[in-house]
Amino acid sequence: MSEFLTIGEPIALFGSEEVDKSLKDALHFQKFLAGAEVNVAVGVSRLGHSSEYITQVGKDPFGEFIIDRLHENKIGTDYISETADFWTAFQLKDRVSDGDPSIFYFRKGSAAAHFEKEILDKIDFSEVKMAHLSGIFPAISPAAQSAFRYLIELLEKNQIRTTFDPNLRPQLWASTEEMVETINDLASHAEIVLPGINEGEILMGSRDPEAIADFYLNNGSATKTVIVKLGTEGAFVKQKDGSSYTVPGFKVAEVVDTVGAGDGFAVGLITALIEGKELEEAVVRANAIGAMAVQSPGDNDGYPTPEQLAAFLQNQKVK
Ligand code: KDG
Repeated sequence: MSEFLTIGEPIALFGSEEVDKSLKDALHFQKFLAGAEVNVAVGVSRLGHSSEYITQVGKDPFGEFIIDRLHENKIGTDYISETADFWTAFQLKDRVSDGDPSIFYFRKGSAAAHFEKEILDKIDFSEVKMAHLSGIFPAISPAAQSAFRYLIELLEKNQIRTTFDPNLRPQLWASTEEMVETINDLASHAEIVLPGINEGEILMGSRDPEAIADFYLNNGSATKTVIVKLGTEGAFVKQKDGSSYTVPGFKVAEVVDTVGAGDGFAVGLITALIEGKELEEAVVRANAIGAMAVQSPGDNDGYPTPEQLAAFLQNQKVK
């Protein structure tokens, strides 16, 4: 069994190779494995930790592509079901010279949206040290949300440390009210909550990192730590005992694509905590992998091996 597990919807991503061309006009795309939670599994595995990914894919070329990429990345597939009744999701992403790219999903009614929670009863938690949850999977369908809540129960029962990234995707929810209420409820079950500063504004009406952290520390029975992601500025950390500090971010020479940076942040945090590092050092690694992620076109192809991470951190010290 693995040290790390996560649940999510994997997506075949077609990233445009043509800078500043609309999705309608772009003709050349490269295919990648994507999906916020699978990105985290890829990063955790690349840093040498065993990981397991829970989902359902369709019996179709995208499903096969995803399973192949998971095997290639040494990610466990024991809790992945396959269905012939629904398709695997895919998405298009444009390439922009500035800012965030636009994304178009083909995922409604996907195989993952029809996930059946019974498979969760098979999970062996004996060696699991951390689990990562995000607000995307519970948004894709009532079945996925019900499975997600059942997984939370199992994680609580097995006393597994859990990180939660709100990962707001308004287009997947019926209304903003439903999204905010559900995400804040789900966040209250996690030991570590990882909102982005822009998400704070939507979820609790403030861009003040301290106010965002206080909201989740007071809201959550299980929440002991809140880490507010500040983009290039780094991250603000606050803990239940009232201590707080900011960990500055790293400068990036060239931003190729911002998608995947938040998942990279989770990779750094989770792997460092699995390795028994102190929280502050874990957040430094989180910022580093977030910065490395934006320098390549796919969501997760910029995530480092242990050697690449060490070289990046060493290089930053020298500067
Ligand atoms: O965080 C990266 C994700 O946004 C991307 O991989 C696709 O899971 C995805 C989503 O729903 O946006």
